[in-house]
This record gives sequence, structure tokens and C-alpha cells, in this order.
Amino acid sequence: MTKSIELKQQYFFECLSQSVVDMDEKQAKKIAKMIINESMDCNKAIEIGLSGGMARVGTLYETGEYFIPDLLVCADVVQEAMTVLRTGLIQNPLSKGRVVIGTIFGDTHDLGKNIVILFLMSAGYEVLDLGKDVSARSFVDEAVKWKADIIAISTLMTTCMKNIKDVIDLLITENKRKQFRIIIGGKPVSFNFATIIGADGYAENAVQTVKLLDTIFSK
Ligand code: B12
Repeated sequence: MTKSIELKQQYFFECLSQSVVDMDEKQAKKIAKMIINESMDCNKAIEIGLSGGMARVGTLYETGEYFIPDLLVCADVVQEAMTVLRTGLIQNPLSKGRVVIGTIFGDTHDLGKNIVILFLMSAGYEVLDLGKDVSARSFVDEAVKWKADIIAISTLMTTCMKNIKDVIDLLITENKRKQFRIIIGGKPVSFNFATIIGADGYAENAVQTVKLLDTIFSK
């Protein structure tokens, strides 16, 4: 890619990020459409523009400049722009593996999980989205029913971290732990936490999640 195209792309991603911060849905969708029309990298647009924009919104919330209603509007802008950008993601007809994913019980944050889903699907994984506030029982039942290879669990709340362990404990109790690999993600969790609770992997963002699964499936 030439330097000028790269700079142009970067500029579009920054504008997208700004439209999330500005709560400007119309502008976000307009930029998303332009990104597709210009055949720019939609994965990067999601990661840098939408994820990056939401990270900036998070900081504004933490510094007391934005409040919950603002977060809700920004989240809507991200979801709407995502529906446009997903049409530009490369559709991979392969099925590299089956992933059941959800946000853990007690937690309703789902933007990050939804981004992870888009990345996994475009990388060739089949994904079943269980949504948010998902109980350990549902994770296990759906994974069994759907013959999943991977159970992927998201949380953004420290108070819900312990609920992830409930899924692992339930699998152990029912003698099903060996049927699935468990990966976790979300702001408060880490590689160390994954190791402590007996999960098989942790990824920091959507790009790393694809890399993690590619590594797991190459073994
Ligand atoms: C947007 C937001 C909301 C929105 C959520 C909208 C939605 N549809 O998701 C709304 C307004 C609804 C909301 C509500 C609440 N929120 Co809130 N929210 C946020 C905020 C600002 C941004 C989160 C976000 O969307 N980030 C952008 C996404 C793209 O990033 P991400 O989620 O981290 O995802 C990436 C990675 O983590 C990773 N990843 C994510 N999931 C997974 C899963 C797997 C398997 C893998 C491998 C990787 C992975 O990949 C993703 C993409 O790259 C954060 C602050 C922050 N800085 O994070 C607070 C924050 C998470 N919220 C917080 C709180 C407290 C709440 C409320 C309790 C507030 C209230 N008083 O009602 C409620 C929660 C109610 C509930 N029970 O769930 C706290 C949590 C504190 C804590 N220590 O637990 C935070 C940290 C804010 C703060 N500093 O106080 N919130």
C-alpha cells in the first residue's frame, strides 16, 4: 500500500472514531459506506475506528465528561456503523471451527463481543452468539447441543469475573470439560486470570482472538 493511500485510510478511521465520540450516527454510517466504497480495510476500520472510538468514550466517562445516557448513544452509533462495515468484510466460506460465544451472567456489555464475532466469522469460524447475561447452564447446554469446539466468554465487569469460573466448574462437575476449549476476554480479565481459573486462552482484542484460535486449531 502506498503511503498516500495508507494516510487516507488512517484519516477515514480517525473520522469514524470521532463520529463515535461525537454521537453522530449519520456521519458514522456515511464514513462506513465511504470506507466500503473505497475498498478500505473493514477489519481495521472496526478495530481502529469503532473500538478506538469507544475506548475514547470510556475515558470521557471515567473523567466525568460523559454519562450513562451518552454511553448508550455512542454504543448505538458503533452498532449501526458495524452493520454497514460487516458487509465489507471478506466472507470466508471455510469452517475452521465452531465457537459458542456470549457475555457472562450479570453483564450486559456486548460491543466488544460483537466485534470479536465479526472478526471470527470473517476469519472462517462458525459462531453461535448466545447474547449477553448468559448463565453457566446456557453456555454448557448450547455448546453441547451445537457441538462447539470453543466456548468464548466475555466480561467487562470485575464483579462478573467469578461467574466465568462457574462455567468451567459446571463443565468439570458434568464431566464435559475435555470436550471444549475455553477462551476469555474483556477489559478486567487477563492471561493470568485465565490460567488461574483453568481456561485455555485469553486474548486482548478481536485481532488477537483470531490469532489465538488459529494457534489452538493448528495444534
Ligand atoms: C459502553 C459502556 C457501557 C454501555 C454498554 C453498551 C453495550 N451494548 O455494550 C452501557 C451504557 C449499557 C453500560 C452499562 C453499564 N456499565 Co459500562 N461501560 C462502557 C464503557 C464506556 C465502554 C465498553 C466498551 O464497549 N468498550 C469498547 C469495546 C470494543 O471494547 P471491549 O469491550 O474491551 O472489547 C474488546 C476486548 O476487550 C476483547 N474482548 C471483548 N470480549 C471478548 C471475549 C473474548 C472471548 C475474547 C477473546 C476477547 C474479547 O475484544 C474486543 C474488541 O477488540 C466501559 C469503560 C471502558 N473503558 O471500557 C464501561 C464499564 C465497563 N461499565 C461499567 C459499569 C460499572 C457499568 C454499569 C454497572 C453502570 C451502571 N451504573 O448502570 C452498567 C452495567 C450493567 C450490567 N449489569 O451489565 C464499568 C465496569 C467497572 C468494573 N470494574 O467492573 C466500566 C469499566 C466503566 C467504569 N470505569 O466505571 N456500559
